[in-house]
Amino acid sequence: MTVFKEFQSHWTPIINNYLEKHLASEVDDKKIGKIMAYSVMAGGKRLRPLLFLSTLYTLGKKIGEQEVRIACGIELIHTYSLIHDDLPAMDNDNYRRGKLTSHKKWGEAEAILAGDALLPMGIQWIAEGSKSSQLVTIITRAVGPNGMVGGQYLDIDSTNNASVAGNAKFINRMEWLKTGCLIEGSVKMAAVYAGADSEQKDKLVAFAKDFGRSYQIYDDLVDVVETSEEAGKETHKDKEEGKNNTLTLLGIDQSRKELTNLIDHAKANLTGLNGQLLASFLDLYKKVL
Ligand code: GRG
Repeated sequence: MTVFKEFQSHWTPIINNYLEKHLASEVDDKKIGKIMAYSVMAGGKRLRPLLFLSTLYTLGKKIGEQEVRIACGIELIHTYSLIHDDLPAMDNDNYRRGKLTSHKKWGEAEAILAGDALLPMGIQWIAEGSKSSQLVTIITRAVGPNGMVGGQYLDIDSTNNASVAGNAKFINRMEWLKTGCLIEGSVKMAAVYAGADSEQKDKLVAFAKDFGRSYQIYDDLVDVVETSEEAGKETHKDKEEGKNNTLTLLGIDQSRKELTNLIDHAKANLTGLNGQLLASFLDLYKKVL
């Protein structure tokens, strides 16, 4: 078992139990609480909370209930973004995490409101811990117009825009904002929370930047590698849908090379830290390489 797998199998049930116990019970209206909990408890790898907790571990910070609450706050925010991304006005998806999407299950207005409610609740959970104002600044920057929402806007705005298809700089920036910023924010929050010195913080943030960048490439590769293997030829659902991403830009083989380069770079950033656990997160990618 890799270090990541061990950490994941210990902490994922703790994260899930915390969410199960606290999410719906902290919402007065039981119906909206149920709708919010439906998407949060639908599964999910809990990658961002695990990254937050792993970074604390790397820095030797003890993990207790307050730290788990902050980690779960990040997951609430991530789930809000997934619910809204699936809406008819955006990706119009029927399934997420192996279940019906929120709007398919509960209705569109309900899904919008469940997402709207998860965002501030996530921020609240983060704000209730120590170093509150610094953590809230990091998370709100990471998911705002200069972060995740900005990236989502660029994505929507560039769909079916052929002139963007070959623009690597644009695609890089869009993917970084959409996916990378929240991943980087999760690590940055932990570095600040644990009181990392500036050298440790720089290394961790550099690692998180490579990890955040590589995660989007991995996520797109997972889909395309599986469907292409089944079809016996390179098949891009994203391209057919007019989307632009690293994979539609570079193709499978070059994207794999890009991912391999990012992995090496990400690992190199951890030199001098107790970085074995964080480095082992990159083992996730073996599936597509
Ligand atoms: C709608 C404001 C707004 C933002 C949407 C996150 C996002 C921005 C869109 C989701 C679509 C998507 C696939 C984005 C890339 C980020 C990503 C890889 C999300 C999936 O994260 P995982 O793999 O999913 O961690 P689980 O379900 O395991 O949590």
